[in-house]
Amino acid sequence: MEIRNIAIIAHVDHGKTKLTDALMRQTGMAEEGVSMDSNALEKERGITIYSKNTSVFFRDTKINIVDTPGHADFGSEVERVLRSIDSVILVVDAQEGPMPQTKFVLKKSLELGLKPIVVINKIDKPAARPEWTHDEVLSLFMDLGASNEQLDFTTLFAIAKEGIAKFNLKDESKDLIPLLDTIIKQVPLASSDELNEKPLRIQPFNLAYDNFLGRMAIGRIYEGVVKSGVNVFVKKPNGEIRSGKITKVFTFHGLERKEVTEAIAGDIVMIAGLPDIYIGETICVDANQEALPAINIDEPTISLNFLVNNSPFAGKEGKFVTNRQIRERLEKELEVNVGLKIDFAGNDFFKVYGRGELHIAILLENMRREGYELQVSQPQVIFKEKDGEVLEPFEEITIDVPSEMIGTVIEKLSRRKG
Ligand SMILES: Nc1nc2c(ncn2[C@@H]2O[C@H](COP(=O)(O)OP(=O)(O)OP(=O)(O)O)[C@@H](O)[C@H]2O)c(=O)[nH]1
Ligand SMILES: [Mg+2]
Repeated sequence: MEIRNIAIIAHVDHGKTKLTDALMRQTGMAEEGVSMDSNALEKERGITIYSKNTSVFFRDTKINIVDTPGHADFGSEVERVLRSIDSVILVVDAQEGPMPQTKFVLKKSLELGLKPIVVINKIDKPAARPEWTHDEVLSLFMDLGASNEQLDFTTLFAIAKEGIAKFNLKDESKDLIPLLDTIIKQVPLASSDELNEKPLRIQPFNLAYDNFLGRMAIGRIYEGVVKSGVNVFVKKPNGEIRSGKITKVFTFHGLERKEVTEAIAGDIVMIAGLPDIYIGETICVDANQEALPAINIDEPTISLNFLVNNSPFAGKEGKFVTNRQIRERLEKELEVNVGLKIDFAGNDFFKVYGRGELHIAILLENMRREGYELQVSQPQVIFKEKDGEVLEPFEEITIDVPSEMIGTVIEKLSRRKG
């Protein structure tokens, strides 16, 4: 079976997950109502927090799809994913047109040499402007320095919510076959006999955790065939090396993971048995194999302290309230939460570093629901010094307002040093 790997990228809320869900339904991998946004917080907030893998089967091809989060706090997660796939579906809302995060993820994709497939979504909205959106997307490609080949992208118009995609607005279409056919035609083939012959090299781009199996790596098999039970070496990008054993191999099958005895080059797999595996390392079989190029992980931008609740309301809400319990929970979080750093050295607090307020808020909300009770300090921006200069992380903001509101908005922003 041939394998193709794609990621779905877009600004927040432009319909990535709805499109992924519809692709699963179209290919019979999921029933109506099943969604990639499977986590409780994701369902409630209607946003994707964690990038997730699914695999669908179409015309003798396995298509591995990674649905990515659109919120800027999780932007670095998208970057990691982009390193491990061969093409992207860029989803753009037909009413809003390209937005800041559209630009960010498209820029990263173009820099990596990927050739996107553009899906202009939500053409059913009464105020949709699909043709205008197409022109805006084209000029964005040009502004970002797309190559001639990248500029020659295929555009589809879609109603992800209803599982419909078409090449021309006038076309009749009842399904996503036009999109699936485009994927088969345009996404470079990831698998080949030639790659299978080579010695194994896998690079993890994501981590997962299982109560029985511990930390697991989700990665792409660049070369070779992986078998469960095989002894391997793990190489860091700087050449440092250690040995280990792969105890279990899973591939994706819709949203399910399926245990297999072996998986071939090009596929995306989940691997158990390497408790200290980390993003960007290379899993190989021969100590002399070259490590794959590093995958950068963005640095934290804010920090705050987590501490035991010693306020007058202590003990009213949570079951887990002690220093030790909070510490153990945070240590567990570090197993999978890639953008997170924690300094455990403090006497009566833990200093938690994250990618943004939403990143930390999700952790806190998850802890609260699990029965933890704790206090947190106000978030502080992390400054760093480089070449004698103090650097500060910043965000870009775009606000669409009627012109009579501009004054108020600017005033409020400047009061916050915007
Ligand atoms: N009218 C209309 N609404 C849509 C369509 N596709 C998605 N939506 C709606 O847009 C909202 C966001 O859809 P999602 O698929 O969750 O968007 P997303 O890009 O995955 O969002 P994040 O993962 O949070 O970045 C939901 O309320 C959907 O119902 C469409 O084709 N037409
Ligand atoms: Mg989503």
